[in-house]
Amino acid sequence: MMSIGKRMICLILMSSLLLSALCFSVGALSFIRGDADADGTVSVIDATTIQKVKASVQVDAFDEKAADVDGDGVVSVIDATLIQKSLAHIEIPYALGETVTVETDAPTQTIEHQPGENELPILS
Ligand SMILES: [Ca+2]
Ligand SMILES: [Ca+2]
Repeated sequence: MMSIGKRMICLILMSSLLLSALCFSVGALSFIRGDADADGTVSVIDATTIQKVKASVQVDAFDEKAADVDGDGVVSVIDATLIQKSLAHIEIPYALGETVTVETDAPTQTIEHQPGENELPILS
């Protein structure tokens, strides 16, 4: 039979373990490689989106992680060119359109696509 003091220590230890597990939970961020405008598909619009961002032109949506096709940590015209090459059926060493999930210290993030002026909104 445990004494009340031992029960209290046990309860405090269990509470602190549970609290630390909650504090250090890791979020996940998913994106589609090459889907720079976050509309769910990889198309020439994604290459154009990257070019617009590099030219400081306003875009409706931009997913920086997805736009970094070669994963070098920088979004550049090279990433746009890789998308264009792949769409022209020129082999590139990256799997465009694959879903990539990375763990982050931040809570799970969702990037929502906002329809542009030339797009119809998706009704659900
Ligand atoms: Ca896209
Ligand atoms: Ca890059």
